[in-house]
Amino acid sequence: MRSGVRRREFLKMSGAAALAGVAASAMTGCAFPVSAEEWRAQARMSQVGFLPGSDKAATVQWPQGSREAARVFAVHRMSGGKVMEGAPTMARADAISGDRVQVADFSAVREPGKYRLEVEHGHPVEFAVEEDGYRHALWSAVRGYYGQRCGCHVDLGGGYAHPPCHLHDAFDASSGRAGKFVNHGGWHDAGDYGRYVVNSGISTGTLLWAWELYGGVLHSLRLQIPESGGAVPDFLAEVRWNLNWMLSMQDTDGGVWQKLTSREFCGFVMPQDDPLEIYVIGSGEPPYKVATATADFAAVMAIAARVYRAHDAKFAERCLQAAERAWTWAMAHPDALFVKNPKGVSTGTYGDAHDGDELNWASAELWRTTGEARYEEALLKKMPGMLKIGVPDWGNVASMAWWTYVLAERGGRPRVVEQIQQATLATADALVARSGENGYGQTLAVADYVWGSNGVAGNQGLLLMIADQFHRQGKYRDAAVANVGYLLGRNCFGVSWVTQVGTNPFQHPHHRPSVADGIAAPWPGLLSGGPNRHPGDPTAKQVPQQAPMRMWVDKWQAYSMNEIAINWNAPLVFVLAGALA
Ligand code: 9MR
Ligand code: 9MR
Ligand code: ZN
Repeated sequence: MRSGVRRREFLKMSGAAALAGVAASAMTGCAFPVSAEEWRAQARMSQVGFLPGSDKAATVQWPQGSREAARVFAVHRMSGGKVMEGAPTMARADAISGDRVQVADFSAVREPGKYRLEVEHGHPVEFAVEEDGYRHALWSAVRGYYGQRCGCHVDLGGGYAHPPCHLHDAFDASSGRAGKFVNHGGWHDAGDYGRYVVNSGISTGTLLWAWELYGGVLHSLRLQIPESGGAVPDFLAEVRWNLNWMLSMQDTDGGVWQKLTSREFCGFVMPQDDPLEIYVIGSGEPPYKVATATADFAAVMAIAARVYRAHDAKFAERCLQAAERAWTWAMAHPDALFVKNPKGVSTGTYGDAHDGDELNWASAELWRTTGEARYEEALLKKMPGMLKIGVPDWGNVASMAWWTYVLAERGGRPRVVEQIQQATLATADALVARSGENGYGQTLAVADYVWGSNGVAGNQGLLLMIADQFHRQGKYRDAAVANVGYLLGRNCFGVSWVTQVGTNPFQHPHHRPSVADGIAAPWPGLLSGGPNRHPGDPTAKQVPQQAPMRMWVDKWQAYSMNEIAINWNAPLVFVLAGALA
């Protein structure tokens, strides 16, 4: 068997490499003996395989201190037979990971099937090329939202279940109201049980955008949720669950409160065992509701009005009216900000001193839905002379406003459309260039390694997918898909950052149900926040200062590195759906 011979050759060579390694470490005075096994390279790649037509690459990662390099790699069919041989790129130091890396590109392998990559001096890795390759990951990531549902019985199967939770709610004084509040569910934000309108806004908006662009892929998802089999497609039924909660957060005057949480975070208990009272929390001073939350709400409800029209017309109409009232309120209260928590409250802030981007997003989505001139005027009045397009996140939705203006079926003003497209392509080109420079083929710069860096990788992927809408060139889509590959295994840890997805998924999210349920494996389909250098988290602080990609640890206590959140899953869903479309 030819491949068997190759394997033995590789092993012999890595034995020699190991000796060289011991010699090298003796010379540098750093006395760690390395076994032949440890001294071999790892090939890091997507653990959910590849689509036939997309780029395929692995990063050959050498152990710290190694001077080795592989001269050749080969791809074999699992059923036997070499399908290609190639030379990896020159070994070099990768600043983002601190690793000595090479890249093995096997994009030429296009035929669906099961394969094995063998890199000289490296551990062999198996992978698949499949038309439907990312479907399970997509299914899992969407179903992750069902697992986050609050206020109802949840059962994902496999023991991942809980009875209705958080049923006793009231108005906090900071909301300007008093008395009981009726809980309408929603999704738990993250590893905590809070529900925050700002973060719900970008998450739900991103999911609905995925539907508008890639509905063909999402329509057929069978999610095994309580609504399955009903009149509305599963994906839209899941999103409607959160929209209904968002609707409940709107006051009679049109304004929307910031959040629905306990006053402080509860312990690591199951949601039904959370002993704390839940409160509607506002800014603590008139008008109590918040412009960022209200404008995000308006944007999302305007999208919902478009999306649900064909499936649930009554609901769509309700969303549109809610959006219009929210827009009117937000435009009238641009100074109603939520920058820090009111006294006595210490749950997540999602504080934001700038609401111009949220107001623009609301205007743009309402214009796209209704075609009314007042919305377009409000938006274009705010258009800067030099438009820069950035990567969206919960605190900055400016790009969403501009993109929806271009994506609108009714057609915007040609000069404005052109300018937005050019600015988007400029940002996308810079990201593509970076993915070519980074050792693991992803688009993150040093400065992108913030709390939720995996969400940044996802949203950079989203930006690239939007660029692909504007200018269909393989490179934008390939770079977006490469970011998903980074999240699903092609990283310095060789870990899939989505629970229960891939061959080596991470195990210990900062996620209360995963810790409290007594089941070893975490709840499925959830994306870790990922590497960053947040100073405040005691567990994260124990990770020694290293290259940005290495600043992560799989410990549930490390909330700044390993929490999960609905706004990080959303761009993952978006890019996976886009990749499959
Ligand atoms: O669990 C909380 C998490 O969702 C938040 O992101 C984080 C920061 O706001 O705070 C929580 O984490 C706390 C943890 O549960 C217990 N130790 C203190 C942490 C910070 O307040
Ligand atoms: O995602 C948020 C991140 O951008 C902030 O830096 C961080 C600290 O304010 O908070 C993150 O959001 C958390 C929220 O406040 C509470 N629920 C968990 C969220 C994810 O960690
Ligand atoms: Zn709950």
